[in-house]
Amino acid sequence: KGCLSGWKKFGCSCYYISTEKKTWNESREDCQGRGADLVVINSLEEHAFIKALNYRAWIGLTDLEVKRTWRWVDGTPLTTSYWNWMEPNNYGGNEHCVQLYLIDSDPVKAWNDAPCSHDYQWICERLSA
Ligand code: 2F8
Ligand code: CA
Repeated sequence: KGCLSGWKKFGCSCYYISTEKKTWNESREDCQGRGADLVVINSLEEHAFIKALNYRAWIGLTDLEVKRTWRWVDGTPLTTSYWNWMEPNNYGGNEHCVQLYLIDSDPVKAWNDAPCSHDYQWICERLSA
């Protein structure tokens, strides 16, 4: 059916939601080991799908390379965003990785910048067969 067992299909992609919690870098390495990468969210439809998967999880967005310049792990710049109210705020001055974080009932807003070294669940994306 196009996706490995345990993965969920949406559009042309398959998505894996971890049960473990890891740092952003370790999460990304886990995805790469699965022939995937951290999820890149390209549309409101995909964003809505991702929102329904988890309450709080790393996604493939970071400004580790150029501070306050958000880039997806596939190298594309951020053109459409779904930040939570008041985010990204670089709270404590060390927030360079982005997580899905459903802190309110807004149907669209859902992203928070957080410290990359913190452990959270994560979501991988790979092309479906
Ligand atoms: O109030 C928003 C703020 O909430 C937390 O900090 C207190 C978040 N920290 C973590 O998720 C680690 C901030 O990123 C967030 O901006
Ligand atoms: Ca934040």
